[in-house]
Amino acid sequence: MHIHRLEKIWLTFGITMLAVFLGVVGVGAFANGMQPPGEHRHTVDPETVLKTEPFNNPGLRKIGDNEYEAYMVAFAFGYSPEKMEIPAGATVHFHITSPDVIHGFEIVGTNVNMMVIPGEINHLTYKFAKPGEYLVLCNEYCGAAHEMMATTIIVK
Ligand SMILES: [Cu+2]
Repeated sequence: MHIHRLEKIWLTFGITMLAVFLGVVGVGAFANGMQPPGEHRHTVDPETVLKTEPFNNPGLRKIGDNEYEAYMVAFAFGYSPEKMEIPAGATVHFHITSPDVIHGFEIVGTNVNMMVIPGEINHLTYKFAKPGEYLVLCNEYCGAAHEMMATTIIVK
């Protein structure tokens, strides 16, 4: 079988890149200990999210010295609680879920960015070092008023 010279070059390139990518994933998984999310998997029945503790009473709870837990619900088309005031320097453990469809939870300008899936409780921790107004946006298209879906976290 005759293979054109340029095709051989492309095949070599493709197979080399496959080896490189597998190497990157392999080093990440086995040498650096990276894992896909799912180790701490928590679920809630999406039908009864709004009746289930603690999502029936969303909001901030103080759990330590300048440390808080924020239980939040993302719904079409907003977040509950709508506004939260957090002292500067506070560490906040966000726990969020959805009773209806998939939403996003992104705090603009930070590395907080979660997918909010009905029936799953997603969580992330963030330390609000600087005071200011932090815009929270839904970054998963969720329906007609998706672009209106936002809230603000006030840090002072
Ligand atoms: Cu949305």
